[in-house]
Amino acid sequence: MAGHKERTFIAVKPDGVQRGLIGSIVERFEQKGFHLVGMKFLQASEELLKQHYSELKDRPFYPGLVKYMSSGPVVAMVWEGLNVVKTGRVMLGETNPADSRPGTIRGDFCIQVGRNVVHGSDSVESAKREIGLWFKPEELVVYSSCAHDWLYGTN
Ligand code: DAT
Ligand code: MG
Repeated sequence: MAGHKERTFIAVKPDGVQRGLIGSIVERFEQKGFHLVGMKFLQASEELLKQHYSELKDRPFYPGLVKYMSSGPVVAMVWEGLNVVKTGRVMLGETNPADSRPGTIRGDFCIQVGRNVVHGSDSVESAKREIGLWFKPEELVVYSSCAHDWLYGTN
């Protein structure tokens, strides 16, 4: 049962918002059967984005990445479900859209690595860190889904 409670941090990046892809990206996670526990639309501060991408601070693209991510609003989300971190990454596709298969979000909706429309945590540990950075505990909603037993075969 505990595995069903795994959580990941997913964000629609500023290009995804501007290009009208919020609904399409949310729809993929909803249709898969994952459980939405947090969602907000915000203009992220440079400070938050620097912390979010702190592991990449020595990479040459880091300043441009922070600038791009702060260039407009984003949709920050927390999704829950069995293996949601790993499956979420599969649903996103590769970091570079050119390497992403059709059927993945990046494979279907974008072209350039520097404008790859969506973020997803790369491990359970990163997910915990990112969720803590972007959400206050009270912004995460605990509720039961009527689809849960049908998704997991526990009925
Ligand atoms: P991911 O977002 O797939 O987890 P990452 O954590 O390695 O990839 O990098 C974070 C973001 O930085 C990525 O979504 C897009 C940008 N990025 C990564 N590599 C890049 C590169 N070589 N040139 C420009 N932007 C890059
Ligand atoms: Mg990453």
